[in-house]
Amino acid sequence: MNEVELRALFDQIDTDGDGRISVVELAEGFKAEGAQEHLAEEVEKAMKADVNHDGVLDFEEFRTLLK
Ligand SMILES: [Ca+2]
Ligand SMILES: [Ca+2]
Repeated sequence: MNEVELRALFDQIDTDGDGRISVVELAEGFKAEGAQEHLAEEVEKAMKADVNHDGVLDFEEFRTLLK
C-alpha cells in the first residue's frame, strides 16, 4: 500500500475527519469490511499501534499498523 492509498484509507476510517482514528471509528471500519466475528479482538489488536497511549490512532500510528 502506498502513501496515497494509506491516506485514503485513513480518511475513510476517520469519519469525523479530526485526523485521528478512535476506537469507535476503528470498530465501524472493521464492520464495514465485514469483520463482525472477532471485532473486539481486531480492535484490541489494532490499538496496540497506539504507541503514545492517547486512545486514538494518528496517521503515523495507523501507518505502522498496516506495515
Ligand atoms: Ca476521528
Ligand atoms: Ca495514539
